[in-house]
Amino acid sequence: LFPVYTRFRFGGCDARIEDAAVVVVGVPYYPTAGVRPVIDGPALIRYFSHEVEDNSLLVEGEFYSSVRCCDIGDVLPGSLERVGEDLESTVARLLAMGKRVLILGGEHTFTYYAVRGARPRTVVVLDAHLDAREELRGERLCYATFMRALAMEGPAENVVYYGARAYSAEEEEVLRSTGRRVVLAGCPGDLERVREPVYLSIDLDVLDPSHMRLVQAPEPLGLGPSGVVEAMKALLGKDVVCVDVMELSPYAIDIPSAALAARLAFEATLLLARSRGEV
Ligand SMILES: [Mn+2]
Repeated sequence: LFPVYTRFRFGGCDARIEDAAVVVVGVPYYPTAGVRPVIDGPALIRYFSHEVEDNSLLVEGEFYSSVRCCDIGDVLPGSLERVGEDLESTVARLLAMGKRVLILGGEHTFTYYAVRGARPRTVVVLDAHLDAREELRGERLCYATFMRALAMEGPAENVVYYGARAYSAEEEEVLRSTGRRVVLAGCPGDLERVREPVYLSIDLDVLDPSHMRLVQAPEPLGLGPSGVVEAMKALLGKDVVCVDVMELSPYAIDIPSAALAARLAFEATLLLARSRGEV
């Protein structure tokens, strides 16, 4: 049905796809990354997902186990374009089925394709960076440039960054010159006003490196884990159709970072389920 394969599943995701509110899909690839992980990010998140306690930090009294969730596995391997197009069509088809989608990455570049598949009104990006460079080492479409391409081509009218702290004036200017509404949010309250439907992209490097070490581009002075949960809370109850948790790049095994990534991925299932009236 979908171009995917499965090794092991995100914890507790045992609903059949027909019954699921939230569908999990992995893109465990790093085609333009400078570092080569020893194990892929989605595999590590799934491994640690079985250790996460059942309560939510996002929604009091709600439990992950009450969310009907189905993990369909990983998009099949291939080139950036091939994997990207498979992800784009998978996201579009799942949303057409009325599902909400959680994507586990993998490098952030795949967000470019997932947003094209989701066609939201607003993309909210939790990221230390703007990812809006013109090119990086000759690559026009890579983890450092894809937001420029998205802003140029659409589909989202609004791009809201939260936690950005490492970028050039040129990147900011280019984003603003696209005619889209680009906001560098300063507090979670800025996220409460975003237009729906919403695509939420979490680049794990939005977190401070003291909490999140397994990323390609760690950047000091970042958010703490509760800062990310606060941002998710600001979006709770909105029509959040797709969330991605990207850039877990395990070039070493760091247990606290992997456990935090798994916890945030679970909180994302509640954010998605709430938008569908599930919990
Ligand atoms: Mn980043």
